[in-house]
Amino acid sequence: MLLRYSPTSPYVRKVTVAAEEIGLADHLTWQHTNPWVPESDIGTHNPLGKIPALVLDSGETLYESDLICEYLDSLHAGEKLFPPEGERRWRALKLHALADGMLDSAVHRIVENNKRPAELYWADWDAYQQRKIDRGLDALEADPDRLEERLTIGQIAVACALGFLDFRFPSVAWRETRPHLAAWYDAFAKRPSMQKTVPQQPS
Ligand SMILES: N[C@@H](CCC(=O)N[C@@H](CS)C(=O)NCC(=O)O)C(=O)O
Repeated sequence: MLLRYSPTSPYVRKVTVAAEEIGLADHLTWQHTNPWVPESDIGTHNPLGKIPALVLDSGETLYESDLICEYLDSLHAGEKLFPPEGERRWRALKLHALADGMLDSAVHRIVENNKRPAELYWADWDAYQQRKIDRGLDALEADPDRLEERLTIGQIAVACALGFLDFRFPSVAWRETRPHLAAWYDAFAKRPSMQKTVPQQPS
């Protein structure tokens, strides 16, 4: 299976951490892809023009990180990252949805701050996105028990979202008012899957 990836994408990191956790990372081959350049051919594998995209050995392509993670999870017989049924499933998917939404807002902020021409910067939109991130962080801080459950895709997604905030927005001091979340993340970030996938600034 070929993963079209970038080492700084938090959505790719989520897929990679999931693959590490379920023991499938060695089944992936990698193609570095910058989806933002007009000449990128990512559209041949994902009409939406985004990474991650997973090209299966059959030639079929899967895109959207949640779908890719669930597909990988279907390939192993161990404890599932996507609980198959019951309350645990909905809790995990809700956590995943919250973390992905926070990531989407963080990516909007990056577009606003780094990609849009400076004279078109829209401060209200930027602040609007940060408020979504802040509310997400507050929701996670208010419900630390959710994060203590057995490993699911929800926790992986939350950890990748927090890691992305640290990577791209170090001035957002989210730990200051969220000690439970900070303690949980600091412990989770020690997992080998997280250590192996720490994003690096491109040289
Ligand atoms: N919902 C998508 C988001 C993926 C995404 O936005 N990836 C970014 C890189 S971090 C991208 O490819 N952006 C290019 C674009 O939006 O055209 C997922 O979960 O896979």
